[in-house]
Amino acid sequence: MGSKKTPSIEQQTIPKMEWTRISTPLLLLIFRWSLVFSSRSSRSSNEYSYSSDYREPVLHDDYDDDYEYDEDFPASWNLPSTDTKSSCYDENNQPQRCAPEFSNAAAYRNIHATNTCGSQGPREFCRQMGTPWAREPCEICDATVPHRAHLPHHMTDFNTYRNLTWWMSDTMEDGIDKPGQVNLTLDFRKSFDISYVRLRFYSSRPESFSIYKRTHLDSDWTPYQFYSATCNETYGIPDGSYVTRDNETLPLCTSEFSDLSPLTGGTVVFSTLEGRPGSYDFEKNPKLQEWVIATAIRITLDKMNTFGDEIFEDPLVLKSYFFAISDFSIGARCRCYGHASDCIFVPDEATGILRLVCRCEHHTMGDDCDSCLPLFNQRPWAPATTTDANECLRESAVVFFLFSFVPSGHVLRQEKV
Ligand SMILES: [Ca+2]
Repeated sequence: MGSKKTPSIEQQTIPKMEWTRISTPLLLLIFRWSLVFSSRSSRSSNEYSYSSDYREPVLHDDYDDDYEYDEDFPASWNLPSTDTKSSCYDENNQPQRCAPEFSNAAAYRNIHATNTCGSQGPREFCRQMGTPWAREPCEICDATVPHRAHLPHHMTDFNTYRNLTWWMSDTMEDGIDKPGQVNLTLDFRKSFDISYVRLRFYSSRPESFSIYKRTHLDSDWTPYQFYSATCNETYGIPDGSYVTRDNETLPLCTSEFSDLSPLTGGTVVFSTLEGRPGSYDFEKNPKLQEWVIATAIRITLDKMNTFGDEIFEDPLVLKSYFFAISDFSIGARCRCYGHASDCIFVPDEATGILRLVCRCEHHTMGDDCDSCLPLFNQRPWAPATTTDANECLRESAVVFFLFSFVPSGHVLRQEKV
């Protein structure tokens, strides 16, 4: 009897072992397919679900019309209209509030990256195609070889359909898997009013990343927004929280843009005023006016999205996981407190390096037109508003006469006739 039972047990056991061995990759593939197809079908509803209160078609995208990743990207987000004029004086030569043009403040700017693929010599990376047999041949990144370099400035250059450029980090095989390991910093060294920050990823969008701002040259980094599939665990902020009138400058976290797919071309847009009630009365809301000011923007890429197959430590799999961004845009206005209609590059007095400053009018001065010219301090400096330019006024005739002998003809020429 015993000799008859043994084979029957083996017959039952063997098929089970085979099923277990075959099902692991099969389930992985089904998982990959389901992720790819489910996200493709929901992409249009997930990615761009902003309300349209502050959208203004100001910036034109820098891609050809047939660029496949742009098919559903909206024009732009802008700060609320406050009747800002392009000229600082009206037709009767009366001062009025003015401001530089809204623009992509990141265009052609240098970005500092704490890690770049191939900066320590040629490294291999592989493209993530979603299925193992569809994996394209691996390539080499090398920061010193132009056609193999994927450098930080490739995030802020001009892209075309046939010449898509991108920055990328080293791969997971090179140890890029720790939070805070990869920072991308754009330092304006000048205050801007930030309307939105937009990233187009060449890799899959990260599982977790965050956007920070700095408001002075040496100030701490202030969080603007967190993106994570695990908001609470990673950043300690509940997913999908919202702001109220009492905490309008609170950074939020959302899991809405942390899907694994699309595997390339996914976009994330952070609008500084989106969902903040006080933005409807932005002109009279000092807290939000301060909230949109930044002198530098930092992206911290904390965790990659994966299929979970990195646990097998297959080198080809590890080489297919990296951070990569093809476009980094910042919709913003150069901040001049309503006293300049453009910003210009001037050589720094100490270093000679070009830096951006406001071309001040209304008898103001400073990088941001944030003070009155000498001899124009009859009343305290103030920012221009829609109803009052608050131009700096010339002091009394006696004071003006005395100071006019000071050898600074520059001051007298500044006076508007
Ligand atoms: Ca690019």
